Amino acid sequence: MPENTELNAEPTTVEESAAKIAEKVTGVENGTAAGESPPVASSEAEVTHPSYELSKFKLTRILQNNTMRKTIALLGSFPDVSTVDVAVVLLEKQAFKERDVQTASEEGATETPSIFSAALQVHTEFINNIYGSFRCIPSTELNGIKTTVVYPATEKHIEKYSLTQKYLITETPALYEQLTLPYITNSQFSLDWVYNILEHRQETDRIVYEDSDPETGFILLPDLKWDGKTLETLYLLAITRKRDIKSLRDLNSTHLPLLRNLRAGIAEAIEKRYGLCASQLRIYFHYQPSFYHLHAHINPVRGDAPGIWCEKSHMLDIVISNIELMSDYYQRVTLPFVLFEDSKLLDAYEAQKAVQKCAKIVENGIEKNEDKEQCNADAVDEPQAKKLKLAADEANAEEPPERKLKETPTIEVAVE
Ligand code: M7G
Repeated sequence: MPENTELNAEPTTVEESAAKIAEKVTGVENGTAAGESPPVASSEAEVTHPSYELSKFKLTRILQNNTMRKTIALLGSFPDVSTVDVAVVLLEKQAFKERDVQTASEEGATETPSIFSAALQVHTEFINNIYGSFRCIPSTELNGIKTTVVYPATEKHIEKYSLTQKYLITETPALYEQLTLPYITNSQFSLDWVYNILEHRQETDRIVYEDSDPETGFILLPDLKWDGKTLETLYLLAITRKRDIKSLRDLNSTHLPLLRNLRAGIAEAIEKRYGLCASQLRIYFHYQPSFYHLHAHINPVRGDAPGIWCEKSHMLDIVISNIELMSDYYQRVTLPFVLFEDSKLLDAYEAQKAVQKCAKIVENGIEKNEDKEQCNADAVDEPQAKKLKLAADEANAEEPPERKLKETPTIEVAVE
């Protein structure tokens, strides 16, 4: 197997991160080899300047505030760069690293910054008997906010990061051919960032492991979602070299060598680099993915990574086993997946009566404005009808008119 390369020369400051991401945006725009990329939903406006300063971000509205994950997704712009391009900025408070709470040994101070040091500012809120409540501010190195920027962002990016209603689709092979496949062929996120990685144009210094076999090879590197440092939240991506596998749906027995190589190579590389063994890893595919070039997600089983819900994740081991049992399993199986409100694919499914968007407004257990016809589950051909109580709409209905005029309300969620 080819040797690993160096990992994780993460930018150290937010401004450096911004510059790197901006560089990536420029690379993406310039780096497309003719005829390589499938049709994409392109950015609505041109990148007028390659760089932006995060500190000059101007907020338009909050797309999602996830109090559980401690992430907030923002829509806004960099007015000094462009008045037309919009940016999606995702801020995430970092998980604790176990080394951040190590305390000094008898020999002296800890080697890395620790929360429990002289730098800790402590504000006492109250002490009641044996119970104390404090607000503590550790040293600045321990206070970083992981920041992801998509700039310029498309409507699809805004949709992806917004908190909207979700609907479960039950996709039969026929519905895949008739609705999903035409949609993903004509409208999907650009894969240029994937080709930039495969062709060593971007993120080269982040590669953990590389297998260059054109049929069974892949590149393993930190996912955009990972800070590259906190082992507790390790999140890697294994991107296959083969470019003609859009998703799980395309997999068959001819891909078994690739899938087995993924399983073995990922486990070996992660054990070597991070000391986690195969049985500590969750390796899975998403269906539907956001990016239609086969890639596996990897995180520690003990971690609670975003996107591991049962309606979206398919474990690599199970995928291999299913294909071993039946070569064309993924061309014959009915697969569930989730679509967001306002998705054009959802509209297509709705037009075919293959999903029912049933929006009820319920107040104190009493349905308001009930549309019997719309909510009659018998009216749909497929069993995907999902009845939803739109608490958000209810909240919206109570909003004062000036707030309603502005934008969609900010909704705080406790769970994803
Ligand atoms: P997916 O299943 O297609 O989409 O996974 P979803 O999980 O976002 O729904 C794509 C994965 O690629 C996600 O986990 C992203 O965080 C990750 N990713 C996306 N981009 C644009 C990049 C990138 O530029 N670099 C890296 N390293 N990861 C990315």
